[in-house]
Amino acid sequence: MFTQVTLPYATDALEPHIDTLTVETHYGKHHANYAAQFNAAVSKAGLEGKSAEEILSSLDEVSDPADRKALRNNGGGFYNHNLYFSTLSPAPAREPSGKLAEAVARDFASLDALKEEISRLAATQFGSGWAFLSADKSGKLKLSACPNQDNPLMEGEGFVPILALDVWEHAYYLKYKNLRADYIKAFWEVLDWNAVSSLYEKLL
Ligand code: MN3
Repeated sequence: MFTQVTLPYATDALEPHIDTLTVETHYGKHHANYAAQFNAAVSKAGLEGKSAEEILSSLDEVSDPADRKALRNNGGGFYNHNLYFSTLSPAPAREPSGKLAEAVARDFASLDALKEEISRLAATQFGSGWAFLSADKSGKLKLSACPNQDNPLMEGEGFVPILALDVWEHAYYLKYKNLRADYIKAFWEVLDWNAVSSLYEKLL
């Protein structure tokens, strides 16, 4: 049985960057629905006992196309939102620490350059989707964008997302309307690099 992460802050805690009604609706309705539908799909496909990571990185092994689609969309939605909500904070660390700080310095001109590239990927994702920072067991970093509820686990290259920027309209439309770029700027104000850094270290 997969359960949503417990929201580690009050629904109004991310104001003014992410508004209360958006958090209530996004976490309480959208994310909750993905979790419920994922559990139903896991049960139907007989995959109880596997982790979400195992399921999402081996969708090719699900023979029934309807089951595979339900697992991809709802499993992705469940997993991506767990990552999103658990890496936001009303009192975020503003920069990576430890091994992630070293990796960012190794691979990017600066933290701002990394943020600008993720922002660009998020802003230019056509329609609904996500931008991700991912890493593999060797510590290699990767930036990418995915449509719908897809994520890098599904690409089968060993990359696990550690930062997820939701650019579905439900993530920002109540406050920012059509101004996705303003929401992306606000996201960085509540993104907790401590949470992202510890996910990176756990992978290694
Ligand atoms: Mn969402």
